[in-house]
Amino acid sequence: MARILLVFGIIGCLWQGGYSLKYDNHTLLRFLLKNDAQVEAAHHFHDPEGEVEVLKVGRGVNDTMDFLVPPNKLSFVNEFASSIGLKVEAKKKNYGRSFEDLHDERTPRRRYLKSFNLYEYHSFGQIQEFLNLMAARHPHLLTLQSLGNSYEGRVMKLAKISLNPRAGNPIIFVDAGIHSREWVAPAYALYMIHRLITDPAAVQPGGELDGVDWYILPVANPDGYEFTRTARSNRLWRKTRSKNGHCYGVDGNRNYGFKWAVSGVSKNPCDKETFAGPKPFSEPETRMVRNIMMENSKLMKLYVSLHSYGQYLVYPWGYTGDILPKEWKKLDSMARAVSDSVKRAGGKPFRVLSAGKWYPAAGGSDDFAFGAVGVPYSYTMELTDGYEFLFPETLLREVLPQFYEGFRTFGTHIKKEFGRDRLKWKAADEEE
Ligand code: 0X9
Ligand code: ZN
Repeated sequence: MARILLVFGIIGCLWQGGYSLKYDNHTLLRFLLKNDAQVEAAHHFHDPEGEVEVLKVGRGVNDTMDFLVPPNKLSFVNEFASSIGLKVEAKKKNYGRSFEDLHDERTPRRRYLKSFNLYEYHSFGQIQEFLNLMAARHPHLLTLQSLGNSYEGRVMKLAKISLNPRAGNPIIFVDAGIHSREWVAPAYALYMIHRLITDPAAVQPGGELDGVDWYILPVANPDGYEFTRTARSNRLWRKTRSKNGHCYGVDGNRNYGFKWAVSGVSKNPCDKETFAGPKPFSEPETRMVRNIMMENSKLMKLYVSLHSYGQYLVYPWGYTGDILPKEWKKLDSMARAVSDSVKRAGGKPFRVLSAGKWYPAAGGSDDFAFGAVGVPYSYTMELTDGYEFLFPETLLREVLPQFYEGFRTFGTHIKKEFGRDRLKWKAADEEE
């Protein structure tokens, strides 16, 4: 019997084109939130079997909420929506197959690094090779610090970019890709590393590197990242790859030790999305990010965690929507300035608000940096709007330079408030 089932299984797979994908037959359903009551009610959506994945939580009126729904749950979700008078859009049917529309992004295109196209997605190995090459070519600007090994043994390296590491400049720390399926985040981090060290304007007086040091960790969850590239069925994997009982992975952005697990987490290791881990900092990957923050706590003035999607720029607190830090106006206004710069460069503006007012979720790196380490400016940046997690490579050329304009504004603000020349800036401001 088992043999017959196996044969039928193989035939089934071949019939579908050689393999089956995990999200085959899934539909991406989008709720269009029209009033506060719907926003509130939509937040309470719950699938008891845990088969429906919430891809994006709706922030408020006129925002959307995205669900990935298997065929057996379509009527359940539609009925829920109509019970609260919600309009539903079926964005993509057969979601699994849509991974292939964007050409085969998971397969490395070349064996050796002849040239590295910043507007393509790359394997972790290629990324490491690229970083090594850049460090060898630009040793006066870029140094790589090995941080340690990921759960599966991948060496994680921090890119430190500085004109003068001994000057005691304020540090901007950016990490990307703690959620492995959010590929656009590492892609932007690499673009930023490359641009900071090759754009002649960056080293000029008043440029991005004048008076500020940039620390960038482009792939904060390398095991998960490789899993989304190589396991055909798991392009949408979000967590790390540690083993917890018979299930895999912890949500790195629920694993930080500040107000750990007080809201928006799952305690179930088999939960595909938001398992907070068996204890705070159970993951080597989050411990490495924590160490970077702690070791540089005096000089670190800005932390940005890059994610996707939705074009949000959110600040603490993330663990609650009930209170804001007393400094929230400063956090808010820097974020709005960044968003304006991206908009001026032709990009979409960001929705700016506290993370907890969007939806409360504890154990995030942004809250830890702000609340435990004392980094005065801390954000989570959700890059891109449209295409959900499958942002096409063909659009990277357009959006990455737009995001960079936002980061130039971050740099200018940090320099003004914390740089050695801040008195000069202050005098100039007062003269205006
Ligand atoms: O839920 C998250 O971890 C982030 N969104 S994502 O869609 N990329 O998963 C938002 C995190 C915001 N910060 C906190 N809640 N602390
Ligand atoms: Zn994320």
